Amino acid sequence: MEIKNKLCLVVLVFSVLLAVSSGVDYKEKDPELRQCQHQCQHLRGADEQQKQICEQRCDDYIKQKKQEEKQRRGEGGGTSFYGYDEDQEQYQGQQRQQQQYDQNPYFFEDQDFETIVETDQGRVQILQKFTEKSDLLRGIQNFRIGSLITNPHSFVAPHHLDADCVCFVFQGRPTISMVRGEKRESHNLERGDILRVPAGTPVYIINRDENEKLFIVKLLRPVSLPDQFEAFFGGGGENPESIFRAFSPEVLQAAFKAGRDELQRLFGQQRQGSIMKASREQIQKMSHSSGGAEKIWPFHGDEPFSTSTKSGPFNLFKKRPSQSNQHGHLFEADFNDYKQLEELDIQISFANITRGSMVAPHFNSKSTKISFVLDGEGFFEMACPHLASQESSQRQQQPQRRSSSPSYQNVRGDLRRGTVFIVPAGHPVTAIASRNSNLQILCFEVNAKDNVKIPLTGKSNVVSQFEREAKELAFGVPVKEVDRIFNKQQDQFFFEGPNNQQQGRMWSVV
Ligand SMILES: [Cu+2]
Repeated sequence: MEIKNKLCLVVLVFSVLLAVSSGVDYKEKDPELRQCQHQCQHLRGADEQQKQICEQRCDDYIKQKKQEEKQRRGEGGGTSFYGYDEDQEQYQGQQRQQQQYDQNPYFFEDQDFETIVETDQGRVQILQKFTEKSDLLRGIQNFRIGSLITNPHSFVAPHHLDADCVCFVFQGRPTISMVRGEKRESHNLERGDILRVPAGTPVYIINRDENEKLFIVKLLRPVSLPDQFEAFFGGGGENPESIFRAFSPEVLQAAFKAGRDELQRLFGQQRQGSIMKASREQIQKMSHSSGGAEKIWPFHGDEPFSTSTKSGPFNLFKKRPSQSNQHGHLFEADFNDYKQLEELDIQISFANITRGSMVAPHFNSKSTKISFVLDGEGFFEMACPHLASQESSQRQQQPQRRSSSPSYQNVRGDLRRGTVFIVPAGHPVTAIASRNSNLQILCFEVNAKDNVKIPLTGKSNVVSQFEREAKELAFGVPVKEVDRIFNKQQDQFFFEGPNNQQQGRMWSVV
């Protein structure tokens, strides 16, 4: 009975793993299948037969999953957009997904995040160092990206980081309190707010929302070590460990002018971790509070009272979108909107791509984009000369060896909540939303000063600025033909996506 339960548990665990992972490959080499069967082999107390049953269940599950996927697509055979039959196409899709992860240095998924804090009230996750993934990302090696997710009515213990931090609030209603000099500044934030927390600033956070989780995306720039930062907790006892505990008792007694026992009582206690539950009364008292002794009574409600202060937040959604039509909206904030971004030389943008729509293929003249998918599904495609041949790394170090003209590899990644992709400066890129949901992407654009977004198709595309002779020479066809094609797409920046059939098939592999 116990063994049977264990068998069920193994299958269940892997069902969940498979349900959350994309790119199910039912072929022999499938890593999940291998892992599932490996677990079967190590079931304690199971005999050979039971292990075999367990392995068979793993196998059956993956086959069934494949069958369900086929049914969900609800179609028979036929030739796809790519000219393959369906099974071939699915196989290609699976191959592509595997490659996506193995060979795509610009794309990050769940497993690339490290959970650095986790309590029953929330967690902090940080993406691995960019240069750990690939040398091609060393242009952004001084940045890290991560997220904070906490429960309703929770409290993140006071701490400071040896990193500059820019927070973007996607969900929940945090109040972020910072101690600056002899004053405290508390900012009631809402969805769309951007707030910089300078390095070394003592800070604590509540989620004052009673029902909604808090979801903040953070861009960090460490100030001590180039790609590494640490949190220092000023409160707490043993968990989180207080910074005071590192000092010797004699030093603490002198520093506090207090007795050993009372210090032991304060710093010796076991706490519930750095993200904890707060009571309704505590949340109410900590909401709407302001710096120092200044009272904001009698204000009520949720208005962020401090948006006008120099160090207060900036709401990205309160600005007019810089691009907008029925296929999507682009909101952008640079240091003219929020002065605090100037020192970090970053711009923040938020693209909401309507379901079934796409972003114009475009490139950034100077910025490298660190993109965090906040919601929805879709994919991105990018042209990368660095990956185009196996010699790319050599070529990169010795550009003089590049004799012929470069070629470009299609770099692709399937996007869903929590995935991250990097678009280096100059690299043409597009993102496409699935037919099921809008795709919402937050971008931190590093090296932002004087950056220009250059659209390759649609209204105001770059070719439309060329002289007619340049167009003819560049494309080798009469200028009429160049113009005819480049003028067809009249929308600007956001377009209708690839046609339904084509997209449906593309989606079949997700
Ligand atoms: Cu590249």
